[in-house]
Amino acid sequence: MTTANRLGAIREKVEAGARLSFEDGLELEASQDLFALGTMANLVRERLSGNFGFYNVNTHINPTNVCVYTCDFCAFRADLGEERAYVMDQPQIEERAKQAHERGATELHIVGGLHHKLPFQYYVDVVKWIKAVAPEIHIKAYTAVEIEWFSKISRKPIETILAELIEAGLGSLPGGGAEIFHPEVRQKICGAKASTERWLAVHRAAHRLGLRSNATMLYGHIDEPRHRIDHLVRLRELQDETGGFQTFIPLAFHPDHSEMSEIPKPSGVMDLKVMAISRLMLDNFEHIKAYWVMLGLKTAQVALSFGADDLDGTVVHEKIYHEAGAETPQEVTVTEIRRLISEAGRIPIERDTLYHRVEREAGSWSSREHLSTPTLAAAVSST
Ligand code: V47
Repeated sequence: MTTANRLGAIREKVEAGARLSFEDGLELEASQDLFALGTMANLVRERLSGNFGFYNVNTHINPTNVCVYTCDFCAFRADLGEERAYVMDQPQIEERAKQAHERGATELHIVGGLHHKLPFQYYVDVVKWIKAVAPEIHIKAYTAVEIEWFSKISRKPIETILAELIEAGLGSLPGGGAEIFHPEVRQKICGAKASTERWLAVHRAAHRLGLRSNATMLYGHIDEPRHRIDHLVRLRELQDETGGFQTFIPLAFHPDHSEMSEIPKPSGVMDLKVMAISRLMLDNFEHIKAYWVMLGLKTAQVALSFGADDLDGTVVHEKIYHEAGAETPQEVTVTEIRRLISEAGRIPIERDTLYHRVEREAGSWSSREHLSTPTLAAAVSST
């Protein structure tokens, strides 16, 4: 079969709603027909999210940058005792939560380093401190790598760690720490930290306890097409088992100030290709996020036509990518994010972390109906 015929066969599968194989994924990776990939991904996006483009209002807190691990891609981490090392204390965390509340944030996204000396109780307290001053804010906190670390330092099983955090007020898990699952790459870029099996085990345990979570993939460094497709297929398999993932976020590698600073940034074509292929392979994920902080606002907006249905948040105090050279602003206004979504031809909808529609009135907000595929389908047919 010629390349065009093979892509045609994949297109027929996509139109019929059939699952793409690992080999189909490689075929998509090999294709240089960006428009064909985008058209197929857009078809799937439209089927799942209709004419809507989502965003949320959130703030990031990175409680510490001190980390026992030295992942090659990370420009955020610091050693104990280094001048730029920090740990946020209770008043600082409370202040940040109050600010977020005053600005109308519905979510706090919390991730940080794996500090050599802080006990698990500190991380539980961070959640409690926030809940005490801003009880209605959803706490999306701690990557699977951090949960695994808490299990190690406290000698408690991951189920107990998660249960204690839920008791303190944890609402969901972010998708970080996944990087690239394939051992050939994982060994090289972050061999010391939680293995692929442990990352997946944490999300499986979280889903069993009723937590929803996200998943990511860090691309554009030493990864090859087969590594990326392997990554997506592993996520798809876990999602078949649990159904607990909400959103997939492809993360474009930012090389500056990292151990891999000689590697060029992923190109615009690669960003859009990975977005489209992610949408096509992850047929059981409802949402694909174009994380504007990493992609830049312009590429993120275009990605809304390449499979993404979500631009993430208005994001304040983001450190991980900005320390790795991201030139994006620290935050965008709601007006700007809505304009970007509208201009891309979608109806902007503010969502909360668990994809309920957010309604705002007289300075306060409330979560309304869940934006599931059936409610969206009904809304699409009435617009
Ligand atoms: O796991 C670290 C990545 C991740 C760099 O769940 C880098 O909604 C690029 O996962 N260049 C953490 N990437 C952030 C994350 C995330 C972001 C937005 C939304 C959600 C969500 C999750 O950031 C890390 C790692 O993969 N990362 N350093 C870098 N130099």
